[in-house]
Amino acid sequence: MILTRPICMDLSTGVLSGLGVEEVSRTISDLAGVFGDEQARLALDPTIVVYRVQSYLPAANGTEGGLFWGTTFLQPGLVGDEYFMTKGHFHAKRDRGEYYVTSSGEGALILMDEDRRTHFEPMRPGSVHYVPANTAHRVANTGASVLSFFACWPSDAGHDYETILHDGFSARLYCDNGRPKLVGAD
Ligand code: PAN
Ligand code: ZN
Repeated sequence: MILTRPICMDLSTGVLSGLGVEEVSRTISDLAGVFGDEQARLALDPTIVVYRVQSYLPAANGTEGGLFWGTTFLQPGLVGDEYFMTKGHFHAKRDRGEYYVTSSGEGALILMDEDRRTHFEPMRPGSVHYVPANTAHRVANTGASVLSFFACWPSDAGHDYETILHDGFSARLYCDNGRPKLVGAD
């Protein structure tokens, strides 16, 4: 028996609506240890919302073979010279991949493999990004407006934030004379 109902998505903004849509937000105070310049982060208003995630999780977390759907809305801004970005994670089940599709704004998908090789893919409306298995991923907003993107990931992927909080990515994306520059990559 099918127990789920369709939800709605505004294709231009990424906004999800309908029964079962959940939302979390991440403020400057939630992002301790994420940015390179901790003093610059502490100097900002801790209540500033850096990003919100709407998600639709029609299967129980951990279900093998199910899929989750979500939209992330990432504000423009800087912490020091580093773009506002998501925390970033590996999937707890390392062999699980994901799709990202940009709906609005400009950004960068930063990817790091398990050998700590980091690169980024520019994001613009309509760009479709495959996040391979065994790859940490985070998104930075490199534009002047909200960056929104859809994601689809396996319901048994899980999120390992600890590894990134502890070891970081091997490179950071800075705003260098108004342009994104990945610093620290091989
Ligand atoms: C995305 C992310 C979302 C927020 O839905 O969870 O963009 O980023 P963080 O989870 O790193 O805070 C995804 O990759 N799900 O697996
Ligand atoms: Zn993910």
